[in-house]
Amino acid sequence: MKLLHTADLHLSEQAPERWAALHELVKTAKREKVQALVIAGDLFDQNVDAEMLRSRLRDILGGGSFMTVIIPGNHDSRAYRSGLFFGEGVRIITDWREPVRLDEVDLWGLPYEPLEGEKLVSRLLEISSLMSREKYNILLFHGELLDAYFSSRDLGSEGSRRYMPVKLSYFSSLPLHCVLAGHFHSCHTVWQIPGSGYFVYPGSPVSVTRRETGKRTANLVVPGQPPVEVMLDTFHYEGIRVTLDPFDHCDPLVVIREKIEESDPAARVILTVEGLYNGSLQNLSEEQLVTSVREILDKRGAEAPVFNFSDVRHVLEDDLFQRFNAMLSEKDYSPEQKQKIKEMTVRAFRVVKACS
Ligand SMILES: [Mn+2]
Repeated sequence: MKLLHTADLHLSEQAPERWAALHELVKTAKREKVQALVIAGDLFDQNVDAEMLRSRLRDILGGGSFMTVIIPGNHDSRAYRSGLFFGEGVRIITDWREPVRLDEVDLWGLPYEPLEGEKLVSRLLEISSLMSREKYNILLFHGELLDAYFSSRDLGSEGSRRYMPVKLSYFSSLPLHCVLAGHFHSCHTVWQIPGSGYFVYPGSPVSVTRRETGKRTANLVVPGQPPVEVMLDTFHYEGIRVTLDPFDHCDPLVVIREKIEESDPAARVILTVEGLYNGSLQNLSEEQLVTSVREILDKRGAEAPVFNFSDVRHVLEDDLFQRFNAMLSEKDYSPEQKQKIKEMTVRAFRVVKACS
């Protein structure tokens, strides 16, 4: 028995890369020969998307070699009215009392609703009383784990409201193999629930916002074993940071180009160039550097870069600075200390020169 777990696809008509991610998930589910694909909320970006996109979804999910089990999230909590057909083998859990039973596994779901605190705890206790101790119980959940350090950066674009907040301790008395969660977009993350099983966020399978950087993932579940991360070949953002070193003799453009070429071709690059450089070495002005980097990025297709660098040739070629540097090189400091002193000195010279 194997399950593939994802969440937060946020399907919408305007985002083809999210549909490509769904195809990639289906491909992964087939390759891994799973019995079910679990989608723990926010399959659709908005309730209305389910209405417009349902038939398209049926073609992708229906009639496959595995079942698809979905719970509503905060973005699509009203998308699954009874009577709607999402495809053969697609099951929506809209009632927490009714699990989807798969051999030795019972899949329970907590459809998203604005519950918290005591009410949420007593709901979990009610579910617990329905669970069989002879089965592997798996609970689908969409919301925030308060034990995790979240900033709103980790959640896509949710603002500062709280969404079904839980603590790991809420699940301690439940006979669980795991909680398969959604809502936290950043990356695959696993916690051990004290006295029970695992709590897992799979990470969004495709970047929904620019804050979701790095290769995207899903989660593979085998009852009785710890959850495992699966890498996906899907659209994502990749943050590249280049810090220029004024004492390095490499051509800044070569350094930047190499970093960009090393990145995943499926990724959309968000480049930040910072630090200081010696423009006289390659006779490269700040303006030329900006223009040339933009050309490289335009060819590849990338987000707007962040430029935070300066040419400090006027300091590096100053006689006094060079004499100071020669003295420093003869001193008995470690290379790290020398580097630090040089950086501070460049800074001091920049200030003095700007004021004189
Ligand atoms: Mn959500």
